[in-house]
Amino acid sequence: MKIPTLTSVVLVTAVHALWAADGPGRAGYGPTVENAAKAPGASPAGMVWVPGGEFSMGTEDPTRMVCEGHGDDPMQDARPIHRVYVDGFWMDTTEVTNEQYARFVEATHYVTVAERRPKPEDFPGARPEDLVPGSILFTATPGQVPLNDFLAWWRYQPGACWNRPGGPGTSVNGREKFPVVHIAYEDAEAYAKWAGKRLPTEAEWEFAARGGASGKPFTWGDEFKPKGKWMANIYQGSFPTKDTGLDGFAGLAQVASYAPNGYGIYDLAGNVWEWCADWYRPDYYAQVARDGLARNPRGPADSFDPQEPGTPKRIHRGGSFICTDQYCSRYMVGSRGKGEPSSASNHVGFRCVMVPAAGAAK
Ligand SMILES: [Ca+2]
Ligand SMILES: [Cu+2]
Repeated sequence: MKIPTLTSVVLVTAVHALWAADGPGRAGYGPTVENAAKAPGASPAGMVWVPGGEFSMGTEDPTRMVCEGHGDDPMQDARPIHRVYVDGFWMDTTEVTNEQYARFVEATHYVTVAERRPKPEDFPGARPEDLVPGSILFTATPGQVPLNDFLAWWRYQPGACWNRPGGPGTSVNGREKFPVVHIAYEDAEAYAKWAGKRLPTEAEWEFAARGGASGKPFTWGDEFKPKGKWMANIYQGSFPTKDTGLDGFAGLAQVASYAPNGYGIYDLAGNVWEWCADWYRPDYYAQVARDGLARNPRGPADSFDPQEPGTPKRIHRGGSFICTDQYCSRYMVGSRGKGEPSSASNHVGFRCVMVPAAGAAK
């Protein structure tokens, strides 16, 4: 156990006092109070220490925000904004890449969900000839379509998987530093376990994504495009017909193509969605907020998504290269996403965290 320095104790106390005097800040955000203790050791390769501490989790109603880039979804599942404490941890500075995933597959001969033949019992009524391995691909539509019809731009591609991302005949050659995609939840978990890591909890992910700041709409701050600059790989143009790639990339980008956030972590907004360990429920924040400060929350015991009752879902965070303020602005730092655990697609990947070994200095 490390004794915090006198200065940091005084500082933390002062911040608490300030907040108590004024009540929560605008829209319910209190300050981010980082743990004062230093990292318990050198960071593993490709990871950075996130100190943990107390912060305000969630987002205000984006449709009432004055900033650009907030879309038209009130994101009720990301409220109330509530106080959360997380212990410190290391986090991968980038999304897991194709070359990293390839090393795992080479070492373990792991077969991803997208490469396995779907079981008839999981798809009652499906014709046997339709039960072929594959994954889901975003495909631009030839013309404008209603934005409530997501099947218009998603299709099942037989043979698509992490190292054949467009289906048979495609490969990841030359895309070694691109985020791995077509990853189901168990594929991410298997990699994490092999690497001696684990998937982040949703609270850890958001603490890291906020980069030490509090109440900002974006991982980089208040402005959608500071000085006119794009800060994340998302989608421009008319969704879903043509991605004009104004941010530098139509489709996926190599990891770390944009500036990192306050903790030195890249692409926490846009590029690919990232699996988190928690189950999804839209009322989970309301549940934990009732009990005051939530300490290292790990999500609800089970999942419920009113939009698809009967389909349990895990948390996705960060949004992807097809997020747009016209349709889905979940690149906003406090917003939440969700996915069925066995469903892979070409805009979902992941990154890992690692915690100090038990007994190490706190
Ligand atoms: Ca883009
Ligand atoms: Cu989105």
